[in-house]
Amino acid sequence: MSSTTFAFPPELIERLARARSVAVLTGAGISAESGVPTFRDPGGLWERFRPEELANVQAFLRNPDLVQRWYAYRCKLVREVEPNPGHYALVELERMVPDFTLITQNVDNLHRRAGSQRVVELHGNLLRSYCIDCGRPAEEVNLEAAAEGKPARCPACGGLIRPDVVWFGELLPEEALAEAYAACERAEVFLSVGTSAVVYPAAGLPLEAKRAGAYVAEINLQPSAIADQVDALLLGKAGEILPALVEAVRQTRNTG
Ligand code: BJW
Repeated sequence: MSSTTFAFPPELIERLARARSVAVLTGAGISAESGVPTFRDPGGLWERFRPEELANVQAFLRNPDLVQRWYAYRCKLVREVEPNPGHYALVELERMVPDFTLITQNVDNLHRRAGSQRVVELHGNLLRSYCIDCGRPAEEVNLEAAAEGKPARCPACGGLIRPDVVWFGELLPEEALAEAYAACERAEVFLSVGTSAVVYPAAGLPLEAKRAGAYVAEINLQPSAIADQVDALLLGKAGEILPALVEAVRQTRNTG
């Protein structure tokens, strides 16, 4: 779809075209067009699997083999899909802006696979796992081999292996969170893409950026929980809007 199909607010394009610092927050919606289910949409992960049974440490300790197999299934899924035009548009935008930070809640690794350089992973990465006892990375452990009642264990110490993701009630990686807040402070423009903005502290970042003076735009299929507080709301698919937006910015930079 070409940039002429979307009526972008001129202020957004102008600000992006001259911005020296831009931050972007992404959520599951940006990977939906790659075939990765979101969490809270119809047909999303939480419709079929309850977060309280799978996405917290108590659930893991109660039923480690079940949780391991669920993450092994998702790991396989994300390895089999490809980044989409939304991911690639953000790679292009990073090349245009001197200070660009891509903050993601996603654990699917698709931004890195697309070629984004400065990626801040707030909720970890599905493709990594570690031993809950000795902390050793456990990439070589085959979680898919976990059978009922026989969870995968650390080859070094016998501890349970967990995915390197952030579950409810757990702290986000300190360095990643600090980098995200610092990017919010610096950003002249902040884009919030494909997130329902209900999970904190990530959901608070667009408003942190706004408080610090950024122009905040949301790109989402439907208005998020913070949509009434942003400067521009662009409703539609990230894989269509982002490439058109980046093209519009490129044209303005070339002519301006
Ligand atoms: C499209 C599209 C297309 C679809 N194009 N768009 C303050 C207030 C209240 C509660 C708290 C608070 N601070 C902390 C809490 C507690 C809790 C929390 O936020 N709870 C709320 C749910 C009430 N937060 C935490 O526990 C966090 N830890 C923490 O804060 O530690 C300190 C602390 C602890 C306890 C108390 C107080 C402080 C940790 C949060 C960890 C989140 N983990 C998960 C799972 C990761 C592992 C895994 O993948 O299994 O992260 S939950 C899940 O939600 C996942 C996601 O990253 C996260 C956000 O979801 P996201 O990305 O927004 O997806 P969806 O599905 O919700 O939305 C998709 C959107 O895309 C939709 O809007 C669609 O319309 C759109 N869309 N297709 C564009 N093509």
